[in-house]
Amino acid sequence: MGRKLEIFLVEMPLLAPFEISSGVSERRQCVIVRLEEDGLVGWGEAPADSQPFYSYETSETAFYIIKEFLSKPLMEAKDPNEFLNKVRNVRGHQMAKAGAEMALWDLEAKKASIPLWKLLGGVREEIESGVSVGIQRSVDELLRIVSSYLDEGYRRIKLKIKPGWDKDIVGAVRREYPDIKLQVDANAAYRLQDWPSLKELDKYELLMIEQPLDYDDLVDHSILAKMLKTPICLDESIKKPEDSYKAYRLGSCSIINLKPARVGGLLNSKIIHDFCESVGMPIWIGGMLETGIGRGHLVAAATLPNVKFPNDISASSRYYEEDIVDPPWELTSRGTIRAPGAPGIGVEVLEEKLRKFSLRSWSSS
Ligand code: OSB
Ligand code: MG
Repeated sequence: MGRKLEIFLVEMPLLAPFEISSGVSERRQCVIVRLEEDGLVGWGEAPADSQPFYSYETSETAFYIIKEFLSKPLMEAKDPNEFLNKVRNVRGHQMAKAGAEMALWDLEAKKASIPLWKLLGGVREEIESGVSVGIQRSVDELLRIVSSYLDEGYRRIKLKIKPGWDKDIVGAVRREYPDIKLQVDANAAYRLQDWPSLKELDKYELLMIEQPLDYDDLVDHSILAKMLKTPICLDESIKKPEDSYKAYRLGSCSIINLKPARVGGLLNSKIIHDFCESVGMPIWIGGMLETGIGRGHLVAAATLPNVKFPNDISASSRYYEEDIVDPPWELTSRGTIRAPGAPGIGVEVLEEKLRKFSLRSWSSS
């Protein structure tokens, strides 16, 4: 077949530091996967950060796992399904697997000369864009930022919360904007015994509360779900298709934030999507501050039919001064992002810029 594989450990400056309950990111690291075959190039992204604060994976572990354990299967697999079968014995490391698997999807779509979202089974030509707002230094600062995102046209605001930065800030934003779609994300910052603080959020008409309890938990979430009016959405706890099944059976959540990178790629994303659709559990697509490459895969996933809420897929300009794709991802006047008509992820990768932001690379030959 004659494939060539190249991986890049990339670091890009964020426009502003992004703080969540588990830590701050000032510069974003990830691993970019470039898979070439017969003059076509498929691109993937493993959006693990430099610090293991969201999951145990880091950009360095993703680079190592891809190089040592995923590169050979990736060179040989005819499609994403065969790739996942070949790497079944690599435990976990879902983001590393996703970065590799997504490159295969992009390549497959480009070989067929169709947009990736169509190959995936997407049903809509534009996707709803929301924005995730990090923890700020003050309530005034937060209100200023929320106001500027609303002016840009984002259709939903997600506020990051943690103990001490929750009911007051949610109340302040809700008072200023009684009618916007609003939700919160705790990134696992609470324990079940903190439920009274979470209960206070019930009065703010939130679309959902995301991952309030521990990053691996399903049982306590199922108990909390019965105590709150606000629907629970799980992020960190759903790492593979089996987790969505368990969460559904236990009643741990009624919505899933599906991040293709967190669950090992687009094939597992489809499996989770289809399962959730079959049991009537809505999903939406979350992000990990991806570059324009990973963003292309997120946009494709967000065209699937059971995506029922605005996504954490914002324009390139919300994250980076300069993105590494052309055109950059932009918001329409309707607060949406258009699913591209070009083959694969639908944007061109600016390889010069990619190399400029690259700390290290490795290639198969
Ligand atoms: O919990 O959804 C999260 C970013 C990095 C790590 C975890 C999360 C996030 C976001 C940002 O909320 C989503 C995005 O805009 O990419
Ligand atoms: Mg989250």
